Amino acid sequence: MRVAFLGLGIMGHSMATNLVKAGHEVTVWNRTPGKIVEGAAIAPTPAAAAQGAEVVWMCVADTDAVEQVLFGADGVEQSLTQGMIVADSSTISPFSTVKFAERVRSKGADYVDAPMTGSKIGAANGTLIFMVGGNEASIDRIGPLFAAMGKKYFRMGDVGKGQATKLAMNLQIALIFEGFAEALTLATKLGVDPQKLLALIDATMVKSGVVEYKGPFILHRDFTPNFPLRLMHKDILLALEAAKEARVKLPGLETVEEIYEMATEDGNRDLDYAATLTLLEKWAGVQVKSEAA
Ligand code: NA7
Repeated sequence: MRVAFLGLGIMGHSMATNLVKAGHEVTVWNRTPGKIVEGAAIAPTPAAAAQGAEVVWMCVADTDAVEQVLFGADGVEQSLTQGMIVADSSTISPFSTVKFAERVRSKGADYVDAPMTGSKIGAANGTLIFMVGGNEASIDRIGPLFAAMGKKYFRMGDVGKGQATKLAMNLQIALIFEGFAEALTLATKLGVDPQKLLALIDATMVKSGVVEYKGPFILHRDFTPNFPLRLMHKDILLALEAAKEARVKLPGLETVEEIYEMATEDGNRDLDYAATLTLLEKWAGVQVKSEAA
């Protein structure tokens, strides 16, 4: 398919690369010039990239970024044509998504929200899992693109439901990780070797994908960003905003949001969200390190 890929950050760069590898005809655009994807053409603006494309795929930072890419100067809107599909893999507001989709659809194109999970490694290996909102026919049409970038997609309902689901998913990741980080901090302070704690967790029902994925990074004190703290913080704020609008109380997430706020002030925004642990360590006066490491 002829695909315009907009946004070559941590996730987008690998996703566009996998589209090229799968044989699609890809044109890329990134706000800051200079980023390239081998085998893809480069366009100077979103509108130029979208020109003649069957599918425009976005993966940019946040709601404002998607709005600018779509409707700003030289935005995608200028090149929308009948039958074109705009897909968005950024994690943004479900309410704004519905508004963006209405405006795109008024020009004869269709809109699919397709945020994903799987982090940097899933994007690189083409094993992302997408949660998708939109018309079934459009989602079917872009099936080959999902297959090139990921291993599975779930249709969650109409436009906006992909984003709503993503917020519900990241809310859990943030809370599960916080529980894990607090357990590590307490256990270490009480003299338990964290590596032994990890082995125990793995053998019990406390085991989880989050713990399995993050455990080794923590034991190696590797906080380089797989999923940056600033983006998880953005998703927490989006979930709290959606909850407020829907009159839902999320007291656990509200508390965790404060931790992200403090971790940001502590200079950790560009590290992995696992760096929220360092705040707990500071308060406890302890560092989570294995005796064996
Ligand atoms: P990154 O690595 O922070 O990349 C963000 C990308 O978004 C990057 O290409 C940015 O371009 C682009 N960006 C940021 N702001 C804008 C605006 N205003 N206009 C256009 N483009 C913009 O994030 P990830 O790849 O990890 O994640 C992307 C999304 O997927 C995010 O919503 C996650 O939560 C999920 P730059 O190079 O800075 O010019």
